Amino acid sequence: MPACRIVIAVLFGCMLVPAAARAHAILMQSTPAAGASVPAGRLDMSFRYNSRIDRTRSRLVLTSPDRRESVLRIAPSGPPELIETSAELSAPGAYVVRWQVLAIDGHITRGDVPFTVTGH
Ligand SMILES: [Cu+2]
Repeated sequence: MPACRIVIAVLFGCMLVPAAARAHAILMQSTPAAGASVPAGRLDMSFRYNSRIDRTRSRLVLTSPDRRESVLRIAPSGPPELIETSAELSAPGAYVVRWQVLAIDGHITRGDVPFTVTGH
């Protein structure tokens, strides 16, 4: 079944390239953590991955309780596996940061970190 083999080769292509270039980015740790509650106000956020990422081609989008989306500015410097940003979050409610990062192996990964802002 050649078609099946092609699909499998694409799915696992990342595993076939040399080990040094293998790792696409998996989120290892974030602040706030997924599901966390944080007080209203300025929030410093960080996202740490298992591999180096290209911060200039990565993206953080914040969805507010009113469903409005805003692109968060990624700090231009810092450790190569970490992206950082901050935002003024005055409205209590449910937020989501959607992250999308480009790893050194050329693969893009993405995910969501939902958290809650509590009142003053
Ligand atoms: Cu990869």
